[in-house]
Amino acid sequence: MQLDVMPIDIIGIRRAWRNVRRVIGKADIVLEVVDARDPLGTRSSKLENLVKRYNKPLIIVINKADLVPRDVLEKWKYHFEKEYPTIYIGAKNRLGTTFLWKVIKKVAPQDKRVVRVAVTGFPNVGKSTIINVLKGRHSASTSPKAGHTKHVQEFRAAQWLKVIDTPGIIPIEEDEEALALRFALNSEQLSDPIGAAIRLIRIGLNLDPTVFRKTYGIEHRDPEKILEELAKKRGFLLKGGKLNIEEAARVLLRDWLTGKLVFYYPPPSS
Ligand SMILES: Nc1nc2c(ncn2[C@@H]2O[C@H](COP(=O)(O)OP(=O)(O)OP(=O)(O)O)[C@@H](O)[C@H]2O)c(=O)[nH]1
Ligand SMILES: [Mg+2]
Repeated sequence: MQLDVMPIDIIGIRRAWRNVRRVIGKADIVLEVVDARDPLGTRSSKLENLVKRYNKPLIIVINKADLVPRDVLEKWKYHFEKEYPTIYIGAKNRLGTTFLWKVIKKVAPQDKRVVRVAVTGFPNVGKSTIINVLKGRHSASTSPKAGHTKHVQEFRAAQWLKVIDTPGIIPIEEDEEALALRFALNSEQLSDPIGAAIRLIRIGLNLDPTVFRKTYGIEHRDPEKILEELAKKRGFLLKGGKLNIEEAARVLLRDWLTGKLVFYYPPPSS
């Protein structure tokens, strides 16, 4: 099974950071897109420090609002607004996207004829989808797989607005399990998908004890049993009839990445 593992591309990650740094340098506003299910986990302090160093205004965009209840989104907005202008949207279904225009207009420097907005953040948070919302049609390529956008691309969204799509940035120091849990790596990139899935199941059970019943009709509370049951239900078998637990782990991780398996982190209480 080790043969089809695609290791983390460190050179690609470094290149992405270089590109993002360059884009921030020439942007008038930076959007930091985070995932509503785990806003702190998909937030990047390195990115925010870079933006501060360049002295550019930053807007936090909490995306995938359709996956999280509204009161939770409001609390996250309140939390982030202590530091940055913040909005929550569901780019895929165009929920709340008029706020995006409003906040960009509000933050935009008044003396610029054309405003350049850099759309940055972790892989898979919906940067390219947001570009398409602003552009008004499908122009930037999007994908359910993390790490899809490889190059910087600039689009004109309005007479006065240019938007720049960027590759997702990954903190190099994080281990692959932590990155998979934060939607930044695909299950086929993991050397130990079962380990990652077990960690994910523990977090899921902790945040929503009913989530595996609701999603897969599985009643167990033991992570290994949950994987076994999923393999059984889907008929994932190895040669000789043994259950293919690794396949079940990959499916679970993929469902988490694509929002078929949904639970979310609660906002800080104050
Ligand atoms: N549920 C939900 N899914 C979304 C939303 N916005 C984007 N997605 C999905 O998330 C996946 C990733 O979206 P992209 O726009 O390609 O994400 P990205 O940030 O450009 O990703 P990279 O290019 O890999 O860094 C796609 O399958 C989108 O359809 C949203 O508001 N809600
Ligand atoms: Mg993209």
